[in-house]
Amino acid sequence: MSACSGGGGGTTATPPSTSSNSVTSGTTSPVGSVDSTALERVVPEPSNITAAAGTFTLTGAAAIHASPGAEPVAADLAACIKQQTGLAPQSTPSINATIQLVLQPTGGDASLGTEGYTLAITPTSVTLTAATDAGLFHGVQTIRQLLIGAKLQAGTITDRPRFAYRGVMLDVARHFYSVADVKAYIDAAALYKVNEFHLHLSDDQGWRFTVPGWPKLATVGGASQVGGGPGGYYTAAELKEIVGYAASRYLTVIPEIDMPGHVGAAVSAYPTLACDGRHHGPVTTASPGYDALCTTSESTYRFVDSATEAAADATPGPYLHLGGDEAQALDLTQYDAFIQRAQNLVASHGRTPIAWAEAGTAPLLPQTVLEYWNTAQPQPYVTQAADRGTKLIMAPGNHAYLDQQPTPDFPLGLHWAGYTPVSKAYDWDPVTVLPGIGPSSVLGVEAPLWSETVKSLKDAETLAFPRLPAIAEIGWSTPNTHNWPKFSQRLADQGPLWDKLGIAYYKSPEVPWGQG
Ligand code: TNX
Repeated sequence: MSACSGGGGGTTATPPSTSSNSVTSGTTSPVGSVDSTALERVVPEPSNITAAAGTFTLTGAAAIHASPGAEPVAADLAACIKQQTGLAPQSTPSINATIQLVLQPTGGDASLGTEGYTLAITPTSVTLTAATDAGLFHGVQTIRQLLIGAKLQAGTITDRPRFAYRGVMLDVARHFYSVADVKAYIDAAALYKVNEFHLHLSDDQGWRFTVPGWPKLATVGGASQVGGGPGGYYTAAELKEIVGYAASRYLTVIPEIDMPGHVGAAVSAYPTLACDGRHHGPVTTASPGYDALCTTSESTYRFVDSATEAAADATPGPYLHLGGDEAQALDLTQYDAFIQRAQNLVASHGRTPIAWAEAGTAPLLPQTVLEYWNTAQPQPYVTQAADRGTKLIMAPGNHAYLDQQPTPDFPLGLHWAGYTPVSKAYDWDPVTVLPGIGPSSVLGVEAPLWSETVKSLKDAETLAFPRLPAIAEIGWSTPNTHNWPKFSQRLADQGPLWDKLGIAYYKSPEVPWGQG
């Protein structure tokens, strides 16, 4: 059973009435004309677009052939087409089908890498080719965005990402979100070819997953959130369900356990984790409680070992985020010593550690990745770590933080990094945003959504759209495609799709909605 990603709250389309000469009846592009603008609506902007004459029109007779291994993505495409057009293409063993999904692990276009694809549309056929199912899935997202009614402009798109790491982060600690809401957020991100889902699972206000041997982390530490609501936590089965769902949308879950600061919820469950047994948590206000783990106590490291092991067991991906931000209650010696031991414990569970950039003060393992966020304070140790070979994920607060208000009167969000209108979310380059960093240091980009002010999925989507697609484009597209007027038009073209899918979004006055 396949569901189309991005369709959480969507409405079901009714099939268009198709006339016998429907191929020639396109209102946007009659046969013979080349309407390149109809192909220039995809976000993120593809690497290469060549428009051709004519239009492919889906009819009730459309059928999809999947080459061996491409069946799951083909089923997803069929579900997406049904959702958007009301037409239900059948799968067919015939290699003469009008829609072909071709998985070509070898012998294809090697320049497309592990996530690229080629999409060839003629008036009579649609052929999507990739070396991996992830590439095919990304191509399906392109088809979804190109569909105007039941029509696709003819042409060829070849496409591949600029960066390997294209992430979004959801903070489920400040406010808790149901599994269904998390899945809907994953769906919305997948539409923009995001491939990493960073889940901020613990903070002062809540601990959100179960850890064997430490039951009160979830039952006590999970029973709170900003504003004093009931909070909640994911059982091991629920976390597995999120991980599996993300994988079906080609996103890898990166669990984060934030330590040694931002631990109010954990310390409220097990006060001995603090040196003096005193703590502020679980905090129900938005501000951090400045609790810290006792860095000189062996029981702290037994806790870190158990928690990181549980997170690693739940998530098969290569990374595990150990937090490391804003540990104000510790001095640098205590902090650095903790980071060293914590990263070793993460590595001992077979995962590559990621930490917020502050961890750059500590001696890092060669594989530890830093996530750059704090644009408000100079952090020379970040560039120094990069000089020593540390890879960076770029999430600059003043461009990529989806929780920053777009305008002063926006009802949701914070503004410590400044107001972030859509144009500013789009206006940066990961390899130049931090002076002194070479391109080879940059693993990719991330758009975090902190949830102090974010009470519901609708709130989350309203902050994330249309800025999440902007960050996704920064991560996927090459800098030579960078063009705000064109990008804002392409964003406007996404509006009807979001309306159809039930994705809430901010109708920013910077975007020419409804003029496309
Ligand atoms: C800073 S970014 C934090 C978070 C807050 C966020 C609000 C980071 C690593 N720490 O704890 O939620 O600002 O924008």
